[in-house]
Amino acid sequence: MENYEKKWTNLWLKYEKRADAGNFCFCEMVCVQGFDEHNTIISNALKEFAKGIKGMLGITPAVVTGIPAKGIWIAKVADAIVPNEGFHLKTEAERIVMEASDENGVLYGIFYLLRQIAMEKSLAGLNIKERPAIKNRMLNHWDNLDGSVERGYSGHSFYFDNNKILISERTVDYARFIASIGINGVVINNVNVKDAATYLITPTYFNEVRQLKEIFAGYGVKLFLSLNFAAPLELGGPDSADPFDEDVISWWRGQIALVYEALPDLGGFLVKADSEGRPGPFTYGRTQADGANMLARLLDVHGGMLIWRCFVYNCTQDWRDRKTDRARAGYDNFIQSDGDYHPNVILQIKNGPMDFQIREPVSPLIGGLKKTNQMLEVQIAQEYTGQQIDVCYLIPMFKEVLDFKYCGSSEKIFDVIKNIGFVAVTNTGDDENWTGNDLAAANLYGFGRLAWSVSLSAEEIAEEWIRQTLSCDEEVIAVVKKILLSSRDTFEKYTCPLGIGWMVTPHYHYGPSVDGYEYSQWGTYHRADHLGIGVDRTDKGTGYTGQYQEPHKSIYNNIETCPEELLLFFHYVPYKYILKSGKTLIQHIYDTHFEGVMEVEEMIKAWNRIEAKLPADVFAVVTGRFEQQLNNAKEWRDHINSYFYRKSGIADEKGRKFY
Ligand code: GCV
Repeated sequence: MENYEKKWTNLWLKYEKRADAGNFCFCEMVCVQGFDEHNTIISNALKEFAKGIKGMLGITPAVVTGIPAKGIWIAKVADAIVPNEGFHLKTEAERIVMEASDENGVLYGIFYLLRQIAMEKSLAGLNIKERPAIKNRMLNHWDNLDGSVERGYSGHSFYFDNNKILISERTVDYARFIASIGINGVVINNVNVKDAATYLITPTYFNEVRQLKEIFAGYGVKLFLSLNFAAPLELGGPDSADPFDEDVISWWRGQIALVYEALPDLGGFLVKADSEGRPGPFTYGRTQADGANMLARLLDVHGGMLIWRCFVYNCTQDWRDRKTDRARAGYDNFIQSDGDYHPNVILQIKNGPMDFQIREPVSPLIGGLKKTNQMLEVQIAQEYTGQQIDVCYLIPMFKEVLDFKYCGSSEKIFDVIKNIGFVAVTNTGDDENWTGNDLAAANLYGFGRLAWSVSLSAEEIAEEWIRQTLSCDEEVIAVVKKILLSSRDTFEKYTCPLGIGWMVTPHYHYGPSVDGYEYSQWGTYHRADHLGIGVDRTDKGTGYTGQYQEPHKSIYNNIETCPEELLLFFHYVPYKYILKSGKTLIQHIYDTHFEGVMEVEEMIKAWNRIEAKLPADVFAVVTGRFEQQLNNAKEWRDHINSYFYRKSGIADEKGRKFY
């Protein structure tokens, strides 16, 4: 293991001194029965317990062989009693009995206990059964081998630097952190697989990838790699990547066998094909299913999974063309092949049809597919939502998506994906605090906790994170919770109105540029003129609403029933259109932009009030970010309001300053 020069914090696993809450007696001894104590996951779980208890309660638990009267008794049971990865915790007088059917269950049970202690909650009277709500709970890193992170806002990669793989205590800590929130899969490299990254599936990197894989496996996390569909051409194989070409198939067969010989238990591969310049089966006149199935069949032999992204659209569009609609692309490219995918293929679908905007409807592809494994992809790297400068707690948004009743019945998006997976493009880097803005770690924490326990509210998750990371002080909890829970609405207020999205500085995606993407090739238009704004995606426009199942097809198609927060996503709307609030659209735009800035000012005041109760380093970093956020919010307010005032010529009813 290499030395790692930079420092790093312990995120929510701080294990600082905690009020006892009557928990000492349960932590004096621990006995494991039925599991092999030398199994890496079990020994890591015991190490974690010892570390946490020492830090929080100041005692060192003794590992004993007999069932302790005071302490924790971990017992193996059949998976019919406690399903894999789950645990049952029951307090009996001064003993806690933990039942689990596999090692992961033990690890998660230990993290549960440590979390309660860190939150100063009593372990008395426990009788709790938990199992993960969603099967695969994954993180996608967009880390490049040169050490850069695509859409990374918290420093460089901690996996890669200068085409080398980094392995250090930091990697181990990272594995602990993500295991503690129930993550069980990571893809370590960017989906845009180029240059050296193509060689991750060759002996050049096998040794180091194996070490990484083993570190993660010790915490119940499977490692996956992103794959370059054109690898045969780039690694000296056949001069083609056509999935129907026998030479190509046999090249992949050999390569995948080589990979699995060196990296048994590798989770599998993630592929971005035919998108934003990446090669794919379309090049050869084949479908996405043709491409995915070719690899999946070969992977199946080794027990691997093939995760195929549905972010496939035309990124060289003509802005004059009002019929082609990027929002339609995912559905149009994948729906015809529903049911044609090999059983070990999972389609990974972004939550919205565009690209992680602050407000989008749920993608009609999820749940539109009826016979295909689907996994929901969200982004906690805040590419379009403030880049970890602006605070934007995304868990409320993710909950809206999971709760969306896509076909009108009680069935939710959660039901579509629960037996498959939930994945987040992650927000970590090698910054000391891992996520740039300390408050952004609430999104990483929250994603894992939500994927584990989908019934937790965004508020409960926020409180858990605050208690473990910042303080158990009631004022701190109240203030930070309010900041987090209001942050998404505030961000939306000062940025793009009513679901229209974009209006960001091209390429960087931070700060306003209303027309930045308006006359470009990316298919991301707001269509504002002097009379109104919005994209007509109804049956009279691009027809996108037709991709939804009822009742949403009709609801979205009609301007009167369309949810107002998505109005401009689905409709072209005159500035004088009266909203349900009684305000005109234009006045709504003006008002929300003033409100957004005021709300940031309020957040900062509240944050300053609790300075004395916060860790000094966290206070300093977040305060600096808030200053930037306030400037950003003012920029947005003034760009948007001045732009629409100039376009429409309609004055603000309140006579405020425009430019
Ligand atoms: C990894 C957006 C981002 C790209 C990203 C892409 C994707 O377009 O801006 O950086 O590429 O999404 O999800 O593949």
